[in-house]
Amino acid sequence: MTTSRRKFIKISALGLGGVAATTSAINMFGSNSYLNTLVKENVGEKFKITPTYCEVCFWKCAAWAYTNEDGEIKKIIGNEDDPHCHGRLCPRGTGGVGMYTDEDRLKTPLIRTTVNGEETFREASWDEALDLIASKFNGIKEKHGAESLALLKHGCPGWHFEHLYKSLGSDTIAEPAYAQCRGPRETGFALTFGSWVGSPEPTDIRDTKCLVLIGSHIGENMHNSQVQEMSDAIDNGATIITVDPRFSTAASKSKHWLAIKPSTDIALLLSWMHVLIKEELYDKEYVEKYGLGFNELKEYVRQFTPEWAYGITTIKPEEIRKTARAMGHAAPAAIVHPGRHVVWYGDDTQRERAIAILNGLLGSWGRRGGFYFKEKINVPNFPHPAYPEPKWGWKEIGENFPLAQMGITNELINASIPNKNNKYPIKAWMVAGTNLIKSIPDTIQLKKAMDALDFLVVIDTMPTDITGYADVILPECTYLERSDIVRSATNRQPSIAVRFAAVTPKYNSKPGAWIAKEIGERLGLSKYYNYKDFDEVIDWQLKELGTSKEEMAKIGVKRYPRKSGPMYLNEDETHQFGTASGKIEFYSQELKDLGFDPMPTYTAHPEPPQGFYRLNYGRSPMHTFSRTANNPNLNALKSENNLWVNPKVARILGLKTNQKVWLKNQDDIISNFSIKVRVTERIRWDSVYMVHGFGHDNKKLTRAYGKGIDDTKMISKIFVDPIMGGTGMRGNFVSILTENPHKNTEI
Ligand SMILES: Nc1nc2c(c(=O)[nH]1)N[C@H]1C(S)=C(S)[C@@H](COP(=O)(O)OP(=O)(O)OC[C@H]3O[C@@H](n4cnc5c(=O)[nH]c(N)nc54)[C@H](O)[C@@H]3O)O[C@H]1N2
Ligand SMILES: Nc1nc2c(c(=O)[nH]1)N[C@H]1C(S)=C(S)[C@@H](COP(=O)(O)OP(=O)(O)OC[C@H]3O[C@@H](n4cnc5c(=O)[nH]c(N)nc54)[C@H](O)[C@@H]3O)O[C@H]1N2
Ligand code: SF4
Ligand SMILES: [Mo]
Repeated sequence: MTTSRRKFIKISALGLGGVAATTSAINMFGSNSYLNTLVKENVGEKFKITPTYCEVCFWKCAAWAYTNEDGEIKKIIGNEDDPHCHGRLCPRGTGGVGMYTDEDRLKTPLIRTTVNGEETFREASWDEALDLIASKFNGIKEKHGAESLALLKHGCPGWHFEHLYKSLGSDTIAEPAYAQCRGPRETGFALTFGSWVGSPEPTDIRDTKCLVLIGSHIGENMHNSQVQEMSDAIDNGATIITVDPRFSTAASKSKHWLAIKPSTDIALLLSWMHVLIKEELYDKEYVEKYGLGFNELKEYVRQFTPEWAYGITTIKPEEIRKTARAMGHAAPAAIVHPGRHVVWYGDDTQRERAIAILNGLLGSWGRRGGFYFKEKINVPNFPHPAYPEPKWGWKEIGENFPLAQMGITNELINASIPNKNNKYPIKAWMVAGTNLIKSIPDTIQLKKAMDALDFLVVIDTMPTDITGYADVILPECTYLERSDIVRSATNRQPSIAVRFAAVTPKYNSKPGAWIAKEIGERLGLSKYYNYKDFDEVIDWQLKELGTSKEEMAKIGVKRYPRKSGPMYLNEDETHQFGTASGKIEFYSQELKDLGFDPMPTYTAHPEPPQGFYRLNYGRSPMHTFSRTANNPNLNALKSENNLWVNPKVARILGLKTNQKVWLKNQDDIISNFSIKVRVTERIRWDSVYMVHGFGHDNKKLTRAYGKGIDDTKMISKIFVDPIMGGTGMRGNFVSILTENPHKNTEI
């Protein structure tokens, strides 16, 4: 194949419409499957109820899928016993059935081909597609080593392909949930407390007296039990302090909304430390017992008065003092939330360090109403031989970022662009469950990398943007159509949840577990797949965990007693933290030794030039990233994003609500599509805001195509965190165009 082939294929595939809906949900009643244990009567209709957990986002709420006698999924409801949802799904989880019913789904394997000089996809059988992948992978492995095959993944399918990759001898693996999401907070908290925050976050929100949100927009960010706990905390009279340049839903529920100037949070955090220490509101006993470097910190933050911070953040000194006192009085039942999508300005690990240090001063780590000690149960791996040892992998590729703890997507992408000095050249990708075009900023670099690859396989459920660049597309069935890995998550109490197939896969789609095994066997890796099918693995794992498929089919979620000790610090003992010193490190020798600031420093970030506004983005409660834009149920609730514009800006530019505009960023990148304006006081005048995940390019997404603007396309400038490699994305500026810039061009 030539390199030019990896142009995005816009035209619909050959004969795509011709694939018949094959095995849709036949024989689901009356078969001897373990899935059919529960049948409930409901208004005269009989339902089969199957346990699952949601894949609409990564909170993974446990749920029940209700299937009627015609094999149609009628509804999905939350599992009462599940600590992630307590019986209630968010709007996206309820609408998850749309992932299954969406008629735009990928239906059969597709292979890139050229017809009359035009590139397109042709339908292929599974055998043909899998044989092609195996032969390409074998060829590349022989020539360049297994390490040169990269896996970019997210969500449950990732697990199956990770096993495939490790069996093959490649650890060249990364996911956007690290360098585009949580990475800096995991590094920042590990440096301070010796522990990752992890997911779900061990924030004891239900019992807190004071919750401080730094950007984190819970309520739009719909991570389920967290939203429920925040609502309980509000009912119980907790003080909510929200720091956000936008009047978010959380801000509207807060006692204090600090409308901070974007990018200046570190100054506020340092000033809060100053007040807590100066007014002796910090937890002295805790700091003395567990803190390391408090004296250095005290000396260091002496200069960061609220008056100093006011000049930077635009937050009045009195507000800074008042909010610091509120935290101090609530401590240790106070949480300065670590946030989740925290790749903002490139100094994000340091901002997260500042957040961690504040929690240390408040004595909230290991305390009721602060952070609890989480626990999970390990799901044993089905026995297989040891994986081969790769010569290099994600660690070496990310070696310039000394504290990266997972693969850095953007570094894997860079290593895929030919360069004779590259020690770790990547030649092919498998992309499973991630729409890189929307999830990775700096699309130009991404496209350069894809263009240079020898081979690109995409495994997805939908024809999202990334599929247009593939050589082979494999249609995975949706989470409702497959049995999958046993969910085990960190919570107050360990629990497991199962996902059993509620219906058989529609069209010619297959579960990721099956796809990975088929590829593995074709690559001569049968010894790593020493079972008939994935059901056998689940069966074995559940037995090891002291339960069974039969029991789990009835309960969906099983809780286990804690074994690691109490949820909170025992006041009579001295806890050893996981840091090098065993203490909470206010001063980090590790950072110092690596040449970084041992305590967080505030640095000024670029401001929008004249005529430009900072591009701010976030979540809608009805959508998850780009994955739900075409979902018939969720699209019906919200079909496009809007551009929030302050009335002052609207006046200057003469903009009205619902007017269509286009955007042009600081690098002259112009949005493909238009977006409707929403004039609102809820956004500062120096920024504009939109929900991420819209503006789809692929015409095959009939509902989502061309609706709204893709924020990622506008994020061409990234600010890479030198400590862990995250891509700061909030330093991009846009100007607003009122005339269609594409008037004379077709896109
Ligand atoms: N500009 C910008 N970029 C961002 C963010 C942002 O807010 N703005 N957010 C960042 C964050 S926090 C994160 S975590 C990442 C998320 O990044 P991604 O996980 O890449 O997000 P999605 O865009 O939802 O892409 C998911 C893809 O998986 C497919 N999919 C869904 N279910 C299945 C399944 O069961 N099997 C398979 N094989 N595929 C499936 C969907 O169709 C879709 O193509 O993005 C990051 N990137
Ligand atoms: N409905 C829904 N919920 C989701 C998801 C989803 O796709 N849909 N995705 C999930 C995932 S993977 C993640 S990572 C989380 C992300 O959710 P969060 O971690 O809550 O996201 P953030 O990007 O940190 O926060 C966005 C907020 O930051 C504000 N902000 C922007 N710039 C600044 C600044 O300089 N300072 C301050 N203080 N605030 C600023 C924005 O105005 C916005 O309100 O959401 C999760 N929950
Ligand atoms: S929070 Fe909502 S979308 Fe996410 S797993 Fe739970 S129900 Fe599904
Ligand atoms: Mo994320």
